[in-house]
Amino acid sequence: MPSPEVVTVETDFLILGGGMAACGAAVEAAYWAKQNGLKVTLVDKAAVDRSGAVAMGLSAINQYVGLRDGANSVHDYVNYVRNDLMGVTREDLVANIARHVDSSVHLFEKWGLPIWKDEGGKYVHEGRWQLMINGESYKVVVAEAAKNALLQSGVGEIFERIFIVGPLLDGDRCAGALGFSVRENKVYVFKAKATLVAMGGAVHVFKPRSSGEGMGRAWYPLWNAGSSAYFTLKAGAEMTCQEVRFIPVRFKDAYGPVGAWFLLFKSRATNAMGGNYMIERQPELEKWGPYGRVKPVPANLRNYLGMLDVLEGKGPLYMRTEEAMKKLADQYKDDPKAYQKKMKELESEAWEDFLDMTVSQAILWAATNVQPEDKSSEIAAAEPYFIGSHSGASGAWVSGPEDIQTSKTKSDYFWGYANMSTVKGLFCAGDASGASSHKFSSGSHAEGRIAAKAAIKYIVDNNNLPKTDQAEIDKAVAEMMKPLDTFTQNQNVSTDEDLNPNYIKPRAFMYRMQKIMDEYAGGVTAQFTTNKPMLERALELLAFLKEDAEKLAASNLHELMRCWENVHRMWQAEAHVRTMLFRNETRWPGYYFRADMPTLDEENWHVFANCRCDPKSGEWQMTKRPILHVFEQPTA
Ligand code: SFD
Ligand code: AMP
Repeated sequence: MPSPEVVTVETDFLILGGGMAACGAAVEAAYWAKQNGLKVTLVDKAAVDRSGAVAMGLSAINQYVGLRDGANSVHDYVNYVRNDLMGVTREDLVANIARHVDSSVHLFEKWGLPIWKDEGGKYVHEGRWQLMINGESYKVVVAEAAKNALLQSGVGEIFERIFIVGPLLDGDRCAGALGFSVRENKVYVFKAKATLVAMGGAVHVFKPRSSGEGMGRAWYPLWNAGSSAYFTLKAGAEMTCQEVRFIPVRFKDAYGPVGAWFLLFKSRATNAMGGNYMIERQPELEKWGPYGRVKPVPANLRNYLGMLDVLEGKGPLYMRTEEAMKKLADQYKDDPKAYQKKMKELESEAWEDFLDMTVSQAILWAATNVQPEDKSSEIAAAEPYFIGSHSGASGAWVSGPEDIQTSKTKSDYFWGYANMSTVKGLFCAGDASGASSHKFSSGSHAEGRIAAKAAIKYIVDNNNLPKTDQAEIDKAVAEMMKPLDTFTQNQNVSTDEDLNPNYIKPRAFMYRMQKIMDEYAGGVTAQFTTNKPMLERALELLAFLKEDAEKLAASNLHELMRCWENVHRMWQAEAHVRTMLFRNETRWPGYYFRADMPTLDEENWHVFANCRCDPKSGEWQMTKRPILHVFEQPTA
């Protein structure tokens, strides 16, 4: 391939990603940028209309606090999140999102998203915090508003199908980003005064349950490949909760979410013998300190109780869909017509739940003759995901807002600008920011807005383009494009372009990484269990993998993206292993179990486990940070 054209873009505020957080950031940034005469540039690896986790749509908005109805308070939400994460959460960050999230939801509705309403015109709740939506076009609606805000105001520009590889740095300040087009032979150098990382979480770091042709299906989108974690780590940002992976229990083999079944349909899950593990295994909860006693039972503990049944040979586990639907319709049992009507309604809701959000689950039902009103469906704990916006917590360690801090929290949790990482001018939101779980789609949008407003303030206060060194940029560009050269130089050494003594293709590289993680770092094969020697072995093998990353080869631009996606995943993997090794206890059974440290240790480990990789030396530092309260402890 000839040398790529190098395109340099200078901007004020650079938004990396085009998902929920990035779209929220775009809307907010457009408003403040216009007032301050600033330029905003958004860059997505895909097309904003259907990129990221919400690409296929969603069937619920999982964070809505309902402040205008007085239904709940911000404090209630903070209690919920703190309990669900076994005590490990940044209350200031969660509260900041909780006080703003409703306004994002009201905007979605104004922009055209259909939210279910009852006969009295009130939102239909799936659970206490969740709203039901007709969400097939959720992302298109949110993207349209973001695009309008940037393009119609004249302050913004959008680049699609540009894959961001890594940061540009000016000492301890972020100076922008480097990327390449996945469609044209062009390299992009974005120079910016402030940068927002909103490139989602990480999927396929671990070997998935699905294999072969099914590997293109996962619960979270496979195109979220750890770019946020890589970018922030490479910039030298402190990271938090890198051990707090998320294991979702999902409808088996097509990963259909379970929330609507548990909360809206009020279904039970049972083992194959009909036993309800949530009841039969209740005594197990006593072992997990105060967190075993809270309601709802934390997601990882719910997982754990089911896993114990599976380990005892009582699987498969089933979602009792037929029982739940009959129970809901039973209130009409004296009127056969009304009963039938209710059943039809429930049937269509059951199918819509998946058609809105996980189409392949509906296809699997159809392909295997499942009628949910007649037959239960298998559920299973999926492979681990890194997603700071759902029930995991991994991401960058960011500053909270000033006005929520107390005299005790301020020095630890506030450093000038909300959602700024420990690197100057580098902001994070959505899956990219850590210790603020349960923000989901709506809270990620709200957090993007919070981060964008703070970033514009940072630019107003630091209105100069950071310095960049052209020689460094040239070096980074060459490194970025190297897999194409490696392929060209070696492709004739063997007859099969995928097998070559001088290079490794990204797919083979990914399989190798996934095997290491699966077997040693507590994946599905290891039944989510690991220990110190296993984690040390994982680090040893990851070090060899890192060496071989130098030999990644790409036959075209699309494969070049695959190469970098897997390098990004590898860094997420290393941060994860190092942090599980650092935390000498088991805090989240059901996410992972340290068999050599099998209990909770509140005395020593009621802390955040943070890590940082020095960008110059490549040395990793592990640090404990205190868990401080901005609200009182829960009474639950
Ligand atoms: O049922 C680069 N989520 C749910 N949230 C809800 O509110 N309700 C639900 O019903 C939810 N469920 C659910 C959810 C997700 C999925 C996949 C399913 C079901 C099947 C979670 C939310 O979707 C999630 O919390 C948010 O979307 C997170 O927002 P954000 O902005 O952090 O991530 P994103 O939206 O995925 O966007 C990422 C963007 O980054 C781009 N990108 N761009 C350039 N260069 C690179 N190197 C890049 N790498 C990534 C992406 O293209 C994208 O634009 S349920 O299961 O709970
Ligand atoms: P899920 O479909 O599993 O992603 O869940 C969607 C939402 O419902 C999230 O807010 C979950 O935390 C919540 N949720 C799912 N299952 C349960 C449950 N059994 N009890 C309480 N909340 C749940």
